[in-house]
This record gives sequence, structure tokens and C-alpha cells, in this order.
Amino acid sequence: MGRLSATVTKIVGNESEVEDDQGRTLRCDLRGRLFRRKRVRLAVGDRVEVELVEGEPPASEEDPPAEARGVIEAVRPRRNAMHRARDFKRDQVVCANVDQVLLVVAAFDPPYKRAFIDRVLVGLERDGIEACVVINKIDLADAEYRAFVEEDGEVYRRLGYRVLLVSAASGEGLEALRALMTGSLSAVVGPSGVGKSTLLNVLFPGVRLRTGEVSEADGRGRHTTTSAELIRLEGGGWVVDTPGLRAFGLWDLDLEELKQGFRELVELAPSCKFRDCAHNAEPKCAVRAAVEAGTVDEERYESYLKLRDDALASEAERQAARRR
Ligand SMILES: Nc1nc2c(ncn2[C@@H]2O[C@H](COP(=O)(O)OP(=O)(O)OP(=O)(O)O)[C@@H](O)[C@H]2O)c(=O)[nH]1
Ligand SMILES: [Mg+2]
Ligand SMILES: [Zn+2]
Repeated sequence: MGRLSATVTKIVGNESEVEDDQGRTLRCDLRGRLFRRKRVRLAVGDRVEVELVEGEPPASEEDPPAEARGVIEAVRPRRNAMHRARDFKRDQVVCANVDQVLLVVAAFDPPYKRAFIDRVLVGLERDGIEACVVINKIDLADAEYRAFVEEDGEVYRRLGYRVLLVSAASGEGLEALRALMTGSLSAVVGPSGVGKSTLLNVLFPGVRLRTGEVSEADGRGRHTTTSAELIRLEGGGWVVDTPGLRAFGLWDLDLEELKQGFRELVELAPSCKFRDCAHNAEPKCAVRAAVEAGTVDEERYESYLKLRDDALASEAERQAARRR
């Protein structure tokens, strides 16, 4: 029997669900040799090689997936890994091999906060994952506010991030978003109520149905799903779905990660007088000079200072806890 190449789509308890390159699902045990001896911790998105142990995988998606079982013989090296909030559980991988994170916010209802966007971007820089800032509900903006949103968008575009202004209600920007997602593995994150589910349902009408099916077939409550789940998109590609992603990006940041998470700081830091410049009150700081000259966006700099205060506070807390 030959080996199949597959993608891990789900992990529940001691089992994983994988989908081979023909779109067939099979279940694999996580208690095998590979996981005990080599201490591999699997995540959804992992590319694996599977040996069939029982029958053939079902011919179509309509057939029950539980029939086909396999053994994971090898896990390919990860291109990247997206980590969950660190205070939740240290270094837990939410998803491996992510092509991009779609950071969805809303123009209105609730209006986005630049500092939140910046914070999530810091986490993505740390994990080395591409980000696209998706500003939804643009239909709610009048001409003046829209111009303001466009300006914010330009700030991120100049830093090399992709930015899309979209509306699930009017359809604006949805073609571009669909094209971006098709054929890629995307993780959708963002605050509650910004329209993540609505967007996915409009873009890929099959998605809602499939998530419903999967959790019912499981017979377990949502909260027992300990990791993310990959959902196949019509036209190719995957989207990651997990309630836990709401907390994504809200971990404790350390000061070094923070500096590395702002592209403009990384670029300018070598020009600061001090090698370990915090870009705060130090003399001859190239970052502050650039803010004053208007070449670095002031709100981005304010985000940095605010996040730095947060990082300093949590570091002080950690140190106090250690002394106790
Ligand atoms: N005007 C307008 N309303 C929208 C748009 N997209 C979504 N909404 C509305 O925003 C509300 C929240 O949408 P959801 O899709 O549930 O938001 P969500 O991001 O999935 O929220 P959580 O699941 O709580 O994280 C719903 O009432 C939607 O109808 C849009 O483009 N324009
Ligand atoms: Mg939702
Ligand atoms: Zn500096």
C-alpha cells in the first residue's frame, strides 16, 4: 500500500483528521511511535505522509470519513507556525503553514482601533506570517470618513502590507478578497462583530454548512475542540476556523519582539545613536526624527509607545511574581 500526502485538518483528542490531495478524509491515531518517540506535536495545516491501515479512503465527501484510518508516518518541516496567545498556554501552535492572516476589522460598528491592528501585526511579524488588513463594512462610511479610512490603509500599504476595503453588504472588494484566498491557507482573525462570518458566508456559500456538519458529526461541544480546524474552500485553498483565534495577538509582548514587530523601526534602528535605542527619550533617535519629519506615521509610533508601556508593565509583573 502506498503512502498518501495529506494535510491535517482537525485534531480532536488523540485523533487527527487528514485530507489527502484528492480531497478524501481519513482518521489517524496520534498515539503512535512517531508522536511518542519523536515528540512531534501535530497542528492543523501540517503536511504529513500517511499509510493506510484500513480499507480505502471514501470515494467522495458524502461517505462517512470514519471508515478510513491511517497512520501518520512523517510530518514535513513547517514553513511557519501561528501561535496562540501566550498567556493561554505557552507556545501553542494554532496552525502550521499559514499563507496569510486576514486581519478583519470594520470601518464602523465597531470602528477599528489602529493600536489593535498594530498589536496583531507585531505577533505576525514574530511568527513570520503575511498579513492582509481587511476593512469591512465600508458601505457604512460616508465620503469623508471613507477618505480617512483610505489614508489609514495607505499607511499600512507603504509598510508593505496588503489592505482591502470591502463590504459584505454591498459586495465591494469581494472579488479581490476571494482571489486572495483561493488556493491559499488563510486564517481569519479580528474582533467580534466586524463581519468575519458574514464575509466567509458571502464569499464561500458552502463554508457555513460544512462547519455545521463537522461539529454535529463530532457529537462534542464546541469547547472541546482544542485546536483550530481547516475548512476546504470551493475553488481550492483553506480557511482556518476556531473560536480561540479571537484572543489571537493579545499575548504579552516582550520589548525585543515589539521593536521587531514594527517594520519602520527595524528599518530605522541602525541609524539611531544607541544600538539598543528604545526610540523613546534617547538622544539622536532616528525614529523620533522621522516622526517629526513626517516620514514615519505618528499613530504607528504612538501604538509602539503604548504597546511598550504595556510590555514594561507585564514585565514588571512577571518579575514581581518571580520574587514572591
Ligand atoms: N453594514 C454592514 N454590516 C455588516 C457587514 N458585514 C457584516 N455585517 C453585520 O455585522 C454583524 C456582525 O457580523 P458577524 O459576521 O457575525 O461578525 P463576526 O466578525 O463573525 O463576529 P464574531 O463571530 O462574534 O467574532 C452582523 O449583523 C452582520 O450582518 C457589512 O459589510 N456591512
Ligand atoms: Mg463569527
Ligand atoms: Zn531610536
